[in-house]
Amino acid sequence: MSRMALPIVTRGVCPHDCPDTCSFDTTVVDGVATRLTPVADHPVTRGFLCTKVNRYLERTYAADRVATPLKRVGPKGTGEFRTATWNEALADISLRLKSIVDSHGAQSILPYSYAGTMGLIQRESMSARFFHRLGASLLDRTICASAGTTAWMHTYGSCDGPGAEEIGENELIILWGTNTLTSNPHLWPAIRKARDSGATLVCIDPLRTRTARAADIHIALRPGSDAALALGVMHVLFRDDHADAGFLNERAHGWEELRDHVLTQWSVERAADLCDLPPQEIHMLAKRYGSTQRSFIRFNYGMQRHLGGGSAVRAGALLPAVTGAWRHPGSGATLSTSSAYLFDKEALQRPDWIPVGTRRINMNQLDEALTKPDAGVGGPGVHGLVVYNSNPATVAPNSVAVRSGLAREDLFTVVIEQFMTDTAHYADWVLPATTQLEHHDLHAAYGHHFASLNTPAIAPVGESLPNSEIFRRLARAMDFDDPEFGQSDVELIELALAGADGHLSWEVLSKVGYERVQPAGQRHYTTGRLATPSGKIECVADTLTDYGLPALPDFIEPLTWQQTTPGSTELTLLTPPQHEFLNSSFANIPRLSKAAGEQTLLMNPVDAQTRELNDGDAVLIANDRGSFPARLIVTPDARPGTVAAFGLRWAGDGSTGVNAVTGSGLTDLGRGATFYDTAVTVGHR
Ligand SMILES: Nc1nc2c(c(=O)[nH]1)N[C@H]1C(S)=C(S)[C@@H](COP(=O)(O)OP(=O)(O)OC[C@H]3O[C@@H](n4cnc5c(=O)[nH]c(N)nc54)[C@H](O)[C@@H]3O)O[C@H]1N2
Ligand SMILES: Nc1nc2c(c(=O)[nH]1)N[C@H]1C(S)=C(S)[C@@H](COP(=O)(O)OP(=O)(O)OC[C@H]3O[C@@H](n4cnc5c(=O)[nH]c(N)nc54)[C@H](O)[C@@H]3O)O[C@H]1N2
Ligand code: SF4
Ligand SMILES: [Mo]
Repeated sequence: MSRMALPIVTRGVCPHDCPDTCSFDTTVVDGVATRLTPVADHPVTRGFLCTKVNRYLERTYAADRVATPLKRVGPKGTGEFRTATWNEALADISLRLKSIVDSHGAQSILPYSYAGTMGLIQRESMSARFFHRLGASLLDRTICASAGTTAWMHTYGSCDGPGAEEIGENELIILWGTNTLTSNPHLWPAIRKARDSGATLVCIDPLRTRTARAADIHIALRPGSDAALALGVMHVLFRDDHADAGFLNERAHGWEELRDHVLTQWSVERAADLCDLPPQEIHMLAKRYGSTQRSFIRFNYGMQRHLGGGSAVRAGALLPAVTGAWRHPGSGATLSTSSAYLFDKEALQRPDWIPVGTRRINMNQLDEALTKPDAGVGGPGVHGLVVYNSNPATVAPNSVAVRSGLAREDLFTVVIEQFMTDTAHYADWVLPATTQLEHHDLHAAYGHHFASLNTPAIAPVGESLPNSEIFRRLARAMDFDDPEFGQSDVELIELALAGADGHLSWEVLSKVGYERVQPAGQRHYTTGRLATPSGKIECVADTLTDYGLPALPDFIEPLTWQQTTPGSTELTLLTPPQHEFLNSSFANIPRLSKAAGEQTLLMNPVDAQTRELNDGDAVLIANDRGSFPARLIVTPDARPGTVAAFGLRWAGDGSTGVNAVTGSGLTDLGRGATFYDTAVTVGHR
C-alpha cells in the first residue's frame, strides 16, 4: 500500500490580462495540483476567483495541452503535425531563422506577442533580449490600451488612481466603458460597500450589460460619443459653479481656456445630439457629479476602441480635476495603476541592444504586415514570425486577411503555446509552454497596487518549458553567447525587483506572495510636480498638437459615422469580452464554452423589425472584410443602431469569429485598435 504524500500548498497569482491580478494557493498532492484556492485575506482577491480561473486546473491538465514540440506535416491551417524532440525543433528553427536573416535581413523576422501572461518574466524578458540581439523588427503592442493610456499620460504625466479596494467610501461611482462584473469583478466588493452607505452607481455603456443592469442609472449613449458626453457634463460643471477653482488654480494648467471652450462650444444640447441622449440625462449626470465631492470614475478600455478613443479618455479624465474629486483619498478616477510599479523592465528586456533604425510594426496592422510585404508597414517583407502569449488569428482585427497572411507558404512561423489555438494551426513549429502553475513569475497589476510573486507549484506538464527557457535555448541554438542569456528566472526576478527602489522585498513577496507598492489611501495628483510639460494636470496639452489633435479636449467622429451613408442599413457592431472567456483564452475549456453557448448577436427590436428578423434566427454579420454567423437575440439591451456579439471564440465551426469584420484602422492617440468602430450589415444566413 502506498503512503499518501502530505499536501503542499504554494502561493501564486493569476497571470491573465485582467485588472484584478488575484492571488491564489495551489494544493499539490503527489506532484498533482488538486485545488486552487483564492487567498481570503488579500485585500483585493477577497476569497474569490472568477468563473474562468476557477477552471484553471482543468485548463492546466486539459487533454488538448500541447505537451511536446510539434512539426507541421500538412498544409498550413489544417492542423496536421507530428511530435518532435526539443533538439530537432531548436536545430531546425535556428537554421531557418539564420537563413531568413541571410537572405532577407533580420528585420524580416517579426515577434508577435501580447498578454497571454502578464508576468514580467514570462511576458517579455528573455524573449525581448532574444529579438533585440537578433535585430528583429520591433512590435508596437497597441492592441488593447494604448489610446487610453496615451491620453492619460498627456493629461496627468503618469497612469495611476485609486485601487480596487480603496473606493468604498465614495458617494458616487461611475463605471465608464466597462463591464465590471465580467472584466474587473474584484471592484465589486468596494462598490457594494459604497452602495450600502447610500452611494449611487452609474454605468455609461451603449449596451445594457450585466453591469448596467446592476447599476442605479444606466446611460446608454451612442458608441464613440463619450468625449461629447464628458464635454457636455463639463459645460454644466463650469456654468453652474460646480468647478473647484481652488484645486484647478493650484493643480491644473490651462483650466480657464478649458472652461471657455466648453462654455462656448459644448452646450448640453450639442452633446445630447451627438450622444443620442435626452439632454435631461446629461444634465442629471452633471448635477450629480458636480454636487458630489467624493466621487470615483472607473474608466476602462471599452470606450477607447473607437477612432476618437484617445480624445474620449482625455475628456473624461479631466472631470475629477474640474470638481477637485482628487482631493479625497479613494476618489478621483482610475484607468490604470500601471505607473505605480517601478520594476526595472529595461534590465529585463535590454532595449539598449536594439540596432539603431530598427523599424516598428504596429500589431494592429498584422494584416498588412503579412499580406502586403514591402507595403503598408515599410521596410522588408515579413518572412519569419514568432508568436508567443497571443492568438492573433482570433484576436487581431481583420482576421480574414491575417489568416491569409498566416497561410503564406513562404512565411516561417513558430508558435509558442499551451494549446493548439487557431494561430498554432498555421505554424511550422509549435513549442509547448508551461502555465502559471509550472513557472516562476513576478507581477505588477493595473487595477490595484499589489505586486505579486508566482512560485511554481508543479513540474512542467509534458515537455513544456517556460517562455524564458525556450528563448534561452533558442539563443544558444543561434550561437548568441552573451552571458545575459544565462540568467535564471529567479535572477531575472531579483533584477526586476532591484529597480523597484527598495519598495518591495524578496522576503515579503516569497512569504506573503504579494506586497503593496504604495500606501493605501493615497491622494493622487494632489501634490508635487507631475510628469507633464507644465508639471500640472494638462487641461491644455500642447504636446497633442504633434498628433494633429487640438490641445484642448475635443470630440472626434467615429469611423462608423464617417463611413456610413445616410439612410444605409449599416449598424455599429460591438464585440466586447464574453463573461466565460478571457479574450480567446478558456474558449477551449468544455465547461466554459458550454456555459457561453453559441455565438449570439444582440439586436434592438426596432432594427430587427426593419430587417424582418426574429429572435432565434440564424444570421450573418458582414461587411467588405468578412462575415461571421450568429444566433439572433432580439432585445432592448442593444440600443437602436448598435448590435453586439461577445467574443472571442475559436474557429471550431470553420468561421473566423467576430474579428472577420473588424478593421485595422488606428485610434487618434496611441495608434490603438478600433475594434468597436465597425459598421456591419445583418441578414438571414
Ligand atoms: N471575463 C473577461 N474578463 C476580461 C477580459 C475578457 O475577455 N473576459 N478581457 C480582459 C482585458 S484584456 C481587458 S482590456 C479588459 C477589458 O474590459 P473593459 O475595459 O471593461 O472593456 P471592454 O470589455 O472592451 O468593454 C467594456 C464595455 O464597453 C462598452 N463600450 C463599447 N463601446 C463603447 C463606447 O463607445 N462608450 C462606452 N462608454 N462604452 C462602450 C461595451 O459595450 C462593453 O460593455 O477586461 C479584462 N477582463
Ligand atoms: N473583436 C475584439 N477583438 C479583441 C478584443 C475585443 O474586445 N474585441 N479585445 C482585445 C484585447 S483588449 C486584447 S488584450 C487582445 C488579447 O489578445 P491576446 O493577448 O492574444 O489574448 P488571448 O486570446 O488570451 O491569447 C493569449 C494566448 O497566450 C497563451 N498563453 C498564456 N500563457 C502563456 C505562456 O506563459 N506562454 C505562452 N507561450 N503562451 C501563453 C494562451 O494559451 C492564449 O492562447 O485581444 C483583442 N481582441
Ligand atoms: S482573470 Fe481576473 S478576476 Fe479572474 S482570477 Fe484572474 S485576476 Fe482574478
Ligand atoms: Mo486587453
